[in-house]
Amino acid sequence: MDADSFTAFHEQLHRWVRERLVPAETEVIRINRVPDDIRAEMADMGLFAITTPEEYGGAGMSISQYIATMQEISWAAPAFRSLLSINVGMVTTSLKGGTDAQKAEWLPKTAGGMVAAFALTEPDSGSDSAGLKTRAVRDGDHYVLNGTKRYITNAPFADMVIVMARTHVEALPKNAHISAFIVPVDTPGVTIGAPDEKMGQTGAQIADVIMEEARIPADCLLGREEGRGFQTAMQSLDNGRLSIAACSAAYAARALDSGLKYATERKAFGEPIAGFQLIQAMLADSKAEIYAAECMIRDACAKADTGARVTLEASCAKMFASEMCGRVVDRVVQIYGGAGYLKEYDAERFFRDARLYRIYEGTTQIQQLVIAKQMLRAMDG
Ligand code: COS
Repeated sequence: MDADSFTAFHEQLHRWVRERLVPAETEVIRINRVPDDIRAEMADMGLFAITTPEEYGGAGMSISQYIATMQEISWAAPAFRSLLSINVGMVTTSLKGGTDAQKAEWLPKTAGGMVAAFALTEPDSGSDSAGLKTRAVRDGDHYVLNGTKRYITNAPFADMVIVMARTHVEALPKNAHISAFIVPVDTPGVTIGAPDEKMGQTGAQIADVIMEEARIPADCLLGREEGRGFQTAMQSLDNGRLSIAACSAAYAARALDSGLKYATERKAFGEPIAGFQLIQAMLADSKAEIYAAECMIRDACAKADTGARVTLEASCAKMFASEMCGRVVDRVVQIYGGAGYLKEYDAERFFRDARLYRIYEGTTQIQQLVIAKQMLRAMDG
């Protein structure tokens, strides 16, 4: 998207998030989903289409623009970003690796607001992605899928799921035993489990995707090539991790804003607690850490925009920003004091919502492994 159009879009989005999304947070929590009218507004604003190439009806945003958009939306409750993020992140990145026919069929749909999910994790494989058990067996012009995917974001709202499945029983070098499939949810044999109850992020829903003798045409093999599923997943996760870094930075900023306001209103020993240096230290540390995360994200995105692989930078940014967000929301609860432990105030919700950022799209420990592996590789030359 050209720079002027993006600036205008970004300013409009900034206002919309504060005037429309933040006031709707109570309703999102009450009904445990994004209200239909807001979902329709999101589609009308083209938010599902930001990363889709222009020839398929999208805005064709650069990585920097896409991540800045995710960051802006993440000022509001995580459910809003969550509804969009799989479509514009992992699903669109995966579909771009599809055949022309697959792109022509699915990209306009996901850009228009049809929700799609991305299914890698299973009951027995989370961090160990390559150990997944879901099987895809070729049968003439079809594949037959059997297996269960777990914690699949947006599965209860999805019309299509990108499924990673084993096309070989034995593990192959570079994890080439895994292939990616486009699976319409109305395929006989596909069922979606009941939404899981979670610690936080109310309104963002996850559920199992269960496949029992689910027969899909061979045309549904992404890119019509077996063995590329793991690479597709990992490539998609590079962007996904930048997106989580951005939403961690934004949510930390939202929590800090709330903590700062509270500190100027709440009085102790006859004056606002913002006047006390120990409170100021918590505010200042939080501000500096948010700024550091924002700089990392901008730097990683600028590099990604050149077409360079940013596996290391994305993992660094995701690890730092999500851990930082955890520290900030914890300090904000501390600034609120007793009120920080009450559901009546926002601090408690920020604390619970932020916990997931250190876990999904690769735990902090997985990011450490990825970063160290890239460092060691670079040494080997
Ligand atoms: N971009 C492109 N290709 C990649 C890639 C990336 N970021 N990462 C891996 N690949 C491809 C490469 O072809 C690689 O081989 P080479 O590096 O020799 O070319 C191949 O995949 C195998 O990669 P790797 O050796 O790193 O695989 P491992 O089995 O060692 O697994 C971890 C690595 C554990 C890091 C990986 O399984 C992982 O990230 N797990 C966490 C998954 C996760 O985040 N789940 C959360 C939910 S997902 S919605």
